[in-house]
Amino acid sequence: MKILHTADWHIGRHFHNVSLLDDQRHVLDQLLEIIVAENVDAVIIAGDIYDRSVPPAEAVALLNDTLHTIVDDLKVPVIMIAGNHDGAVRLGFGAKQLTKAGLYISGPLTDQIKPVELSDAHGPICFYPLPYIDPATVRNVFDTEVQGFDEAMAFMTQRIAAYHQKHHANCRSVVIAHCFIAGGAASASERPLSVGGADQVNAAQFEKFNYTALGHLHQPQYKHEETIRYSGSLLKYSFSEVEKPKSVCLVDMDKNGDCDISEAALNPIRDMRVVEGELDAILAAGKTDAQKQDYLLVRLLDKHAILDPMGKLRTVYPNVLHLEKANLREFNDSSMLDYAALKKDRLQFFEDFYHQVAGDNLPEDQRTHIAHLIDSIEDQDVSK
Ligand SMILES: [Mn+2]
Repeated sequence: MKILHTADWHIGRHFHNVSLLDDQRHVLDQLLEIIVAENVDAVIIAGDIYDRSVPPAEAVALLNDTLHTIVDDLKVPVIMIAGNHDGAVRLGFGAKQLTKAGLYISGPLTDQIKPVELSDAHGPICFYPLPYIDPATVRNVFDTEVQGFDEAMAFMTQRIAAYHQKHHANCRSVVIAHCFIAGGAASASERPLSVGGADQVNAAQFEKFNYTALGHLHQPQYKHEETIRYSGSLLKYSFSEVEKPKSVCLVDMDKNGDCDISEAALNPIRDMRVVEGELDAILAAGKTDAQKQDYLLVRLLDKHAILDPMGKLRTVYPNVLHLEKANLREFNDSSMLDYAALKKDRLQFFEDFYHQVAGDNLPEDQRTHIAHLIDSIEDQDVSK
Protein backbone atom coordinates (compact mmCIF):
# COMPACT_ATOMS: atom_id res chain seq x y z
CA MET A 1 0.00 0.00 0.00
CA LYS A 2 1.23 3.46 -0.84
CA ILE A 3 0.47 6.02 1.85
CA LEU A 4 0.93 9.78 1.50
CA HIS A 5 1.73 11.31 4.90
CA THR A 6 1.39 15.06 5.35
CA ALA A 7 0.71 17.33 8.35
CA ASP A 8 0.57 20.89 9.66
CA TRP A 9 -1.35 22.47 6.82
CA HIS A 10 -2.37 25.42 9.04
CA ILE A 11 -4.95 26.51 6.48
CA GLY A 12 -5.96 30.12 7.00
CA ARG A 13 -2.61 31.15 8.49
CA HIS A 14 -1.39 34.74 8.21
CA PHE A 15 2.30 35.63 8.20
CA HIS A 16 3.22 39.22 9.12
CA ASN A 17 -0.41 40.16 8.37
CA VAL A 18 -0.35 38.60 4.88
CA SER A 19 -2.87 35.81 4.13
CA LEU A 20 -1.14 32.66 2.85
CA LEU A 21 -4.33 31.15 1.40
CA ASP A 22 -3.21 31.46 -2.26
CA ASP A 23 0.16 29.92 -1.39
CA GLN A 24 -1.61 27.09 0.42
CA ARG A 25 -3.98 26.47 -2.52
CA HIS A 26 -0.96 26.30 -4.85
CA VAL A 27 0.88 23.58 -2.89
CA LEU A 28 -2.36 21.68 -2.19
CA ASP A 29 -2.82 21.49 -5.98
CA GLN A 30 0.69 19.96 -6.16
CA LEU A 31 -0.28 17.52 -3.43
CA LEU A 32 -3.25 16.42 -5.57
CA GLU A 33 -0.89 15.90 -8.52
CA ILE A 34 1.41 13.76 -6.36
CA ILE A 35 -1.55 11.59 -5.27
CA VAL A 36 -2.35 10.90 -8.94
CA ALA A 37 1.22 10.55 -10.23
CA GLU A 38 2.29 8.21 -7.42
CA ASN A 39 -0.89 6.11 -7.36
CA VAL A 40 -1.41 6.82 -3.69
CA ASP A 41 -3.84 4.49 -1.87
CA ALA A 42 -4.41 6.49 1.33
CA VAL A 43 -3.72 10.01 2.64
CA ILE A 44 -2.86 10.83 6.26
CA ILE A 45 -3.01 14.41 7.61
CA ALA A 46 -1.41 14.35 11.07
CA GLY A 47 -3.02 17.40 12.69
CA ASP A 48 -3.01 21.20 12.58
CA ILE A 49 -5.33 21.08 9.59
CA TYR A 50 -6.43 24.65 10.30
CA ASP A 51 -4.36 27.36 11.94
CA ARG A 52 -7.09 28.32 14.40
CA SER A 53 -9.82 26.56 16.32
CA VAL A 54 -12.37 28.83 14.60
CA PRO A 55 -11.00 29.08 11.04
CA PRO A 56 -12.02 31.82 8.58
CA ALA A 57 -14.68 30.87 5.99
CA GLU A 58 -12.18 30.88 3.07
CA ALA A 59 -10.02 28.36 4.93
CA VAL A 60 -13.00 26.04 5.44
CA ALA A 61 -13.86 26.37 1.73
CA LEU A 62 -10.29 25.47 0.68
CA LEU A 63 -10.20 22.38 2.92
CA ASN A 64 -13.66 21.37 1.72
CA ASP A 65 -12.59 21.59 -1.95
CA THR A 66 -9.33 19.73 -1.33
CA LEU A 67 -10.93 16.87 0.60
CA HIS A 68 -13.73 16.60 -1.95
CA THR A 69 -11.20 16.17 -4.76
CA ILE A 70 -9.13 13.55 -2.91
CA VAL A 71 -12.00 11.48 -1.50
CA ASP A 72 -14.74 11.87 -4.08
CA ASP A 73 -12.96 12.51 -7.41
CA LEU A 74 -9.74 10.54 -6.86
CA LYS A 75 -11.44 7.91 -4.63
CA VAL A 76 -8.53 7.96 -2.17
CA PRO A 77 -9.46 7.66 1.53
CA VAL A 78 -8.24 10.37 3.91
CA ILE A 79 -7.48 9.85 7.61
CA MET A 80 -6.95 13.05 9.59
CA ILE A 81 -6.60 14.05 13.23
CA ALA A 82 -7.03 17.27 15.19
CA GLY A 83 -3.76 19.01 16.17
CA ASN A 84 -3.17 21.52 18.95
CA HIS A 85 -4.24 24.39 16.65
CA ASP A 86 -7.52 22.74 15.63
CA GLY A 87 -10.80 22.98 17.47
CA ALA A 88 -11.27 19.21 17.87
CA VAL A 89 -15.08 19.28 18.20
CA ARG A 90 -15.57 21.56 15.21
CA LEU A 91 -13.12 19.55 13.08
CA GLY A 92 -14.97 16.37 14.00
CA PHE A 93 -18.37 17.61 12.77
CA GLY A 94 -20.13 14.86 10.80
CA ALA A 95 -17.21 12.46 11.32
CA LYS A 96 -19.35 9.32 11.74
CA GLN A 97 -21.37 10.01 8.59
CA LEU A 98 -18.27 10.86 6.55
CA THR A 99 -16.58 7.50 7.20
CA LYS A 100 -19.03 6.00 4.69
CA ALA A 101 -17.53 8.28 2.04
CA GLY A 102 -13.92 7.43 2.94
CA LEU A 103 -13.12 10.47 5.08
CA TYR A 104 -12.00 9.50 8.61
CA ILE A 105 -11.74 12.46 11.01
CA SER A 106 -10.49 12.04 14.56
CA GLY A 107 -11.76 15.06 16.50
CA PRO A 108 -11.94 14.93 20.31
CA LEU A 109 -10.31 12.01 22.17
CA THR A 110 -12.77 9.26 23.13
CA ASP A 111 -12.32 6.12 25.24
CA GLN A 112 -12.96 3.92 22.18
CA ILE A 113 -9.95 2.52 20.37
CA LYS A 114 -11.12 1.67 16.92
CA PRO A 115 -8.79 1.44 13.94
CA VAL A 116 -9.57 2.52 10.39
CA GLU A 117 -9.04 -0.64 8.35
CA LEU A 118 -7.87 -0.24 4.77
CA SER A 119 -6.85 -3.20 2.65
CA ASP A 120 -4.40 -3.94 -0.14
CA ALA A 121 -3.64 -7.24 -1.92
CA HIS A 122 -1.94 -8.57 1.24
CA GLY A 123 -4.84 -7.90 3.60
CA PRO A 124 -5.90 -5.12 5.97
CA ILE A 125 -3.74 -2.43 7.57
CA CYS A 126 -4.99 -0.95 10.86
CA PHE A 127 -4.64 2.83 11.12
CA TYR A 128 -4.96 4.20 14.66
CA PRO A 129 -5.70 7.95 14.55
CA LEU A 130 -4.93 9.66 17.84
CA PRO A 131 -5.87 13.36 18.05
CA TYR A 132 -3.65 15.84 19.91
CA ILE A 133 -3.86 15.08 23.65
CA ASP A 134 -2.65 16.74 26.81
CA PRO A 135 -2.36 14.90 30.15
CA ALA A 136 -5.55 16.47 31.58
CA THR A 137 -7.63 15.20 28.64
CA VAL A 138 -6.32 11.64 29.06
CA ARG A 139 -7.03 11.81 32.83
CA ASN A 140 -10.61 12.93 32.17
CA VAL A 141 -11.45 10.52 29.37
CA PHE A 142 -9.90 7.40 30.93
CA ASP A 143 -10.18 8.15 34.64
CA THR A 144 -6.46 7.55 35.12
CA GLU A 145 -3.73 9.46 36.99
CA VAL A 146 -1.15 10.05 34.23
CA GLN A 147 1.24 12.97 34.82
CA GLY A 148 2.93 14.82 31.98
CA PHE A 149 2.85 14.47 28.20
CA ASP A 150 5.17 11.46 28.02
CA GLU A 151 3.11 9.41 30.47
CA ALA A 152 -0.13 10.41 28.73
CA MET A 153 1.19 9.34 25.32
CA ALA A 154 2.66 6.12 26.76
CA PHE A 155 -0.75 5.33 28.26
CA MET A 156 -2.37 5.76 24.84
CA THR A 157 0.23 3.86 22.79
CA GLN A 158 0.16 0.94 25.28
CA ARG A 159 -3.63 0.77 25.00
CA ILE A 160 -3.44 0.84 21.21
CA ALA A 161 -0.72 -1.84 21.14
CA ALA A 162 -2.70 -4.07 23.53
CA TYR A 163 -5.89 -3.65 21.47
CA HIS A 164 -4.03 -4.40 18.25
CA GLN A 165 -2.40 -7.51 19.75
CA LYS A 166 -5.77 -8.79 20.95
CA HIS A 167 -7.92 -8.11 17.87
CA HIS A 168 -5.62 -7.71 14.86
CA ALA A 169 -2.36 -9.42 15.77
CA ASN A 170 -1.74 -10.47 12.16
CA CYS A 171 -2.40 -7.04 10.65
CA ARG A 172 0.09 -4.30 9.90
CA SER A 173 -0.30 -1.16 12.02
CA VAL A 174 0.03 2.61 11.56
CA VAL A 175 -0.32 5.17 14.37
CA ILE A 176 -1.13 8.82 13.62
CA ALA A 177 -0.28 11.32 16.37
CA HIS A 178 0.37 15.02 16.99
CA CYS A 179 3.11 15.50 19.59
CA PHE A 180 6.66 16.73 20.25
CA ILE A 181 9.12 13.80 20.10
CA ALA A 182 12.07 14.35 22.47
CA GLY A 183 15.17 15.45 20.58
CA GLY A 184 13.21 16.63 17.54
CA ALA A 185 14.22 19.83 15.74
CA ALA A 186 11.71 22.64 16.30
CA SER A 187 11.14 25.80 14.23
CA ALA A 188 9.87 29.23 15.27
CA SER A 189 6.37 28.48 13.92
CA GLU A 190 5.17 25.74 16.28
CA ARG A 191 3.05 26.85 19.22
CA PRO A 192 4.62 25.33 22.39
CA LEU A 193 2.42 22.65 23.98
CA SER A 194 3.70 23.53 27.46
CA VAL A 195 6.64 25.41 28.98
CA GLY A 196 10.12 24.11 29.73
CA GLY A 197 10.30 20.96 27.59
CA ALA A 198 7.66 19.11 29.66
CA ASP A 199 5.70 18.56 26.42
CA GLN A 200 8.22 16.11 24.92
CA VAL A 201 7.48 12.41 24.54
CA ASN A 202 9.79 9.44 24.06
CA ALA A 203 10.07 8.09 20.51
CA ALA A 204 10.70 4.49 21.60
CA GLN A 205 7.05 3.97 22.54
CA PHE A 206 6.16 4.04 18.83
CA GLU A 207 8.60 1.30 17.76
CA LYS A 208 5.96 -1.43 18.09
CA PHE A 209 4.05 -0.02 15.10
CA ASN A 210 5.01 -0.48 11.45
CA TYR A 211 4.77 3.27 10.76
CA THR A 212 4.08 6.35 12.88
CA ALA A 213 2.79 9.41 11.01
CA LEU A 214 3.55 12.46 13.14
CA GLY A 215 2.53 16.09 13.10
CA HIS A 216 3.52 19.15 15.15
CA LEU A 217 7.20 19.75 14.24
CA HIS A 218 7.35 21.69 10.98
CA GLN A 219 10.66 20.33 9.65
CA PRO A 220 10.62 16.98 7.86
CA GLN A 221 12.57 14.54 10.09
CA TYR A 222 12.50 11.16 11.78
CA LYS A 223 13.48 10.12 15.30
CA HIS A 224 14.70 6.82 16.76
CA GLU A 225 13.68 4.87 13.64
CA GLU A 226 13.04 5.92 10.04
CA THR A 227 9.42 4.87 10.43
CA ILE A 228 8.75 7.31 13.33
CA ARG A 229 8.49 10.37 11.18
CA TYR A 230 7.36 13.96 10.73
CA SER A 231 6.36 14.89 7.19
CA GLY A 232 6.83 18.60 8.02
CA SER A 233 4.44 21.44 7.30
CA LEU A 234 2.85 22.40 3.99
CA LEU A 235 4.77 25.70 3.74
CA LYS A 236 7.51 27.57 5.54
CA TYR A 237 5.71 29.39 8.33
CA SER A 238 8.64 31.32 9.85
CA PHE A 239 11.93 32.85 8.72
CA SER A 240 13.69 30.16 10.80
CA GLU A 241 12.70 27.68 8.06
CA VAL A 242 14.22 29.48 5.03
CA GLU A 243 16.90 26.81 4.47
CA LYS A 244 14.54 23.85 4.86
CA PRO A 245 12.42 22.92 1.82
CA LYS A 246 9.02 21.31 2.43
CA SER A 247 7.79 17.93 1.26
CA VAL A 248 5.34 15.12 1.89
CA CYS A 249 6.27 11.51 2.77
CA LEU A 250 5.46 8.64 0.43
CA VAL A 251 5.39 5.42 2.42
CA ASP A 252 5.29 2.20 0.43
CA MET A 253 4.39 -0.56 2.89
CA ASP A 254 4.97 -4.19 1.86
CA LYS A 255 3.15 -7.30 3.01
CA ASN A 256 5.36 -7.63 6.10
CA GLY A 257 4.83 -4.02 7.14
CA ASP A 258 8.30 -2.93 6.05
CA CYS A 259 8.33 0.58 4.63
CA ASP A 260 10.13 2.08 1.67
CA ILE A 261 9.99 5.83 2.37
CA SER A 262 10.66 8.75 0.02
CA GLU A 263 9.91 12.46 0.02
CA ALA A 264 8.08 14.42 -2.70
CA ALA A 265 8.93 18.12 -2.79
CA LEU A 266 6.33 20.89 -2.44
CA ASN A 267 7.30 23.99 -4.43
CA PRO A 268 5.65 27.23 -3.25
CA ILE A 269 4.69 30.11 -5.56
CA ARG A 270 6.54 32.49 -3.27
CA ASP A 271 9.52 31.15 -1.35
CA MET A 272 10.61 32.59 1.99
CA ARG A 273 14.12 34.09 2.05
CA VAL A 274 16.52 36.27 4.03
CA VAL A 275 18.39 38.92 2.00
CA GLU A 276 21.34 40.74 3.53
CA GLY A 277 23.35 43.71 2.24
CA GLU A 278 23.39 47.47 1.71
CA LEU A 279 20.17 49.01 0.40
CA ASP A 280 21.55 50.17 -2.97
CA ALA A 281 23.09 46.77 -3.70
CA ILE A 282 19.84 44.97 -2.79
CA LEU A 283 17.79 47.29 -5.00
CA ALA A 284 20.20 46.83 -7.94
CA ALA A 285 20.24 43.02 -7.60
CA GLY A 286 16.46 42.96 -7.22
CA LYS A 287 15.90 44.37 -10.72
CA THR A 288 17.07 41.10 -12.32
CA ASP A 289 15.82 38.79 -9.57
CA ALA A 290 13.47 36.18 -11.06
CA GLN A 291 11.94 35.56 -7.62
CA LYS A 292 10.88 39.13 -6.83
CA GLN A 293 7.57 37.94 -5.36
CA ASP A 294 9.22 35.92 -2.57
CA TYR A 295 8.48 36.71 1.08
CA LEU A 296 11.58 38.45 2.36
CA LEU A 297 13.27 39.35 5.58
CA VAL A 298 15.78 42.07 4.66
CA ARG A 299 18.80 42.66 6.88
CA LEU A 300 20.27 46.06 6.00
CA LEU A 301 23.99 46.56 6.59
CA ASP A 302 24.04 50.32 5.85
CA LYS A 303 25.63 52.43 8.56
CA HIS A 304 23.81 55.67 7.86
CA ALA A 305 20.18 56.50 8.45
CA ILE A 306 17.83 55.78 5.51
CA LEU A 307 14.49 57.45 4.92
CA ASP A 308 11.65 54.93 4.36
CA PRO A 309 13.78 51.85 3.55
CA MET A 310 10.66 49.62 3.47
CA GLY A 311 9.00 51.83 0.84
CA LYS A 312 12.14 51.77 -1.31
CA LEU A 313 12.57 47.99 -1.02
CA ARG A 314 8.93 47.34 -1.89
CA THR A 315 9.30 49.14 -5.24
CA VAL A 316 11.49 46.15 -6.23
CA TYR A 317 10.41 43.42 -3.81
CA PRO A 318 6.66 43.85 -3.14
CA ASN A 319 6.59 41.16 -0.43
CA VAL A 320 9.26 42.37 1.97
CA LEU A 321 7.66 41.46 5.29
CA HIS A 322 10.29 42.32 7.84
CA LEU A 323 13.26 44.66 8.06
CA GLU A 324 16.26 44.48 10.36
CA LYS A 325 19.20 46.85 10.68
CA ALA A 326 22.14 44.64 11.59
CA ASN A 327 24.01 47.45 13.38
CA LEU A 328 20.98 48.31 15.45
CA ARG A 329 20.65 44.70 16.51
CA GLU A 330 24.06 44.84 18.18
CA PHE A 331 22.88 47.88 20.05
CA ASN A 332 19.88 45.97 21.35
CA ASP A 333 22.04 43.04 22.45
CA SER A 334 24.34 45.24 24.57
CA SER A 335 21.79 47.57 26.07
CA MET A 336 22.56 46.69 29.70
CA LEU A 337 22.87 49.80 31.85
CA ASP A 338 26.51 50.60 32.49
CA TYR A 339 26.90 52.87 35.52
CA ALA A 340 30.40 54.01 34.48
CA ALA A 341 28.85 55.30 31.26
CA LEU A 342 26.64 57.70 33.21
CA LYS A 343 29.71 59.68 34.24
CA LYS A 344 30.67 60.48 30.64
CA ASP A 345 30.27 63.93 29.14
CA ARG A 346 27.91 64.77 26.29
CA LEU A 347 30.51 64.35 23.55
CA GLN A 348 31.42 60.88 24.87
CA PHE A 349 27.75 59.96 24.96
CA PHE A 350 27.43 60.98 21.32
CA GLU A 351 30.55 59.00 20.39
CA ASP A 352 29.09 55.90 22.06
CA PHE A 353 25.77 56.44 20.28
CA TYR A 354 27.54 56.82 16.92
CA HIS A 355 29.52 53.63 17.53
CA GLN A 356 26.42 51.63 18.36
CA VAL A 357 24.47 52.83 15.34
CA ALA A 358 27.29 52.93 12.76
CA GLY A 359 29.51 50.18 14.18
CA ASP A 360 32.54 52.45 13.79
CA ASN A 361 34.32 55.34 15.55
CA LEU A 362 33.20 58.92 14.95
CA PRO A 363 35.52 60.42 12.28
CA GLU A 364 37.74 63.25 13.55
CA ASP A 365 36.16 66.05 11.42
CA GLN A 366 32.67 65.06 12.56
CA ARG A 367 33.89 64.83 16.15
CA THR A 368 35.16 68.41 15.99
CA HIS A 369 31.87 69.55 14.46
CA ILE A 370 29.78 67.83 17.16
CA ALA A 371 32.05 69.24 19.90
CA HIS A 372 31.42 72.78 18.59
CA LEU A 373 27.71 72.10 18.38
CA ILE A 374 27.54 70.84 21.97
CA ASP A 375 29.56 73.84 23.18
CA SER A 376 27.22 76.28 21.48
CA ILE A 377 24.13 74.53 22.91
CA GLU A 378 25.63 74.53 26.40
CA ASP A 379 26.46 78.27 26.04
CA GLN A 380 22.80 78.96 25.19
CA ASP A 381 21.68 76.93 28.23
CA VAL A 382 23.86 79.04 30.53
CA SER A 383 22.63 82.34 29.07
CA LYS A 384 19.01 81.50 29.98
MN1 LIG B 1 1.71 22.87 13.59
